[in-house]
Amino acid sequence: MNKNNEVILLKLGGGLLTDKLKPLSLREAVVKSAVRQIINAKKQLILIHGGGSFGHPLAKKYSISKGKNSLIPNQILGFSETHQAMNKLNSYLVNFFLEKKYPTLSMQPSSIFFKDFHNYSLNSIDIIEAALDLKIMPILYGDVVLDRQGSFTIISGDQIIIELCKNLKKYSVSRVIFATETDGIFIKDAEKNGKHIKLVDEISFEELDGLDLADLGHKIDVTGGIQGKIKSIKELGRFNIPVQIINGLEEGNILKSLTNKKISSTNIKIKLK
Ligand code: IP8
Repeated sequence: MNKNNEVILLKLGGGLLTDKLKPLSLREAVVKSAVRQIINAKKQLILIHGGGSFGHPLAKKYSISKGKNSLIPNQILGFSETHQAMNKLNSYLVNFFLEKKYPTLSMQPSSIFFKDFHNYSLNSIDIIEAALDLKIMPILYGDVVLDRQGSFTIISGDQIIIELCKNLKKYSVSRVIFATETDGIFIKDAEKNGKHIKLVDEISFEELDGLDLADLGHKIDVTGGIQGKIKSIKELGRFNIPVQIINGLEEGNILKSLTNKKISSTNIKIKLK
């Protein structure tokens, strides 16, 4: 199929939207600002958000990402609670968009993804594309997911992005943007005996292997923190789509990134065809 339409995938990290140290706490000003910037950018995009202090503490408490375990008391209930916490975070976002009269359609990943051993299936790509056709912005989020083996796990926002890149048919993904709480990937600065850290501003997918990552001391994250993020980005390499990691706490950065203005960030370059 000829992919004539372009779409940007923007992930708002859970650590950006919430205070990861306090369960179920929204950084309301940050979220509202992100919503404003997305609207002002006037770009066609699919929004994906992470779990932060809504999804992760419950997912951790009940070991949801490790699958069904009858030794964990109330784990099945914890599965539901984790999903509902994510729904709650998602509702805040959807409501803020609606307050600004901006049309969105949120899709529960637990209802549209199914896992079979290591692979996900997604049957609803037509629905996502139909929403895009109507200029309705689809919103997806890290969620619980059932599997064909009678168990379950977590699908992270990053994994959803990979699945969207794989499955979109009418739309081609022009860029993937990760809005996080830092400027990008930081490494130990070899020139300064590794005592200082520096931002990687430009890098290829291949060069992501073997980075001497700086430890920024990030808190709880059942889906893997920066190591997990780099793993997901490496998977995106096979689609040859440029990826940018930006600091969403810096006012205006999301708008600047969406409208291709230069900002302090990490840019993962594609191979020119
Ligand atoms: O924050 C995780 O999504 P992520 C979602 O994108 C849950 O890794 C339910 C913990």
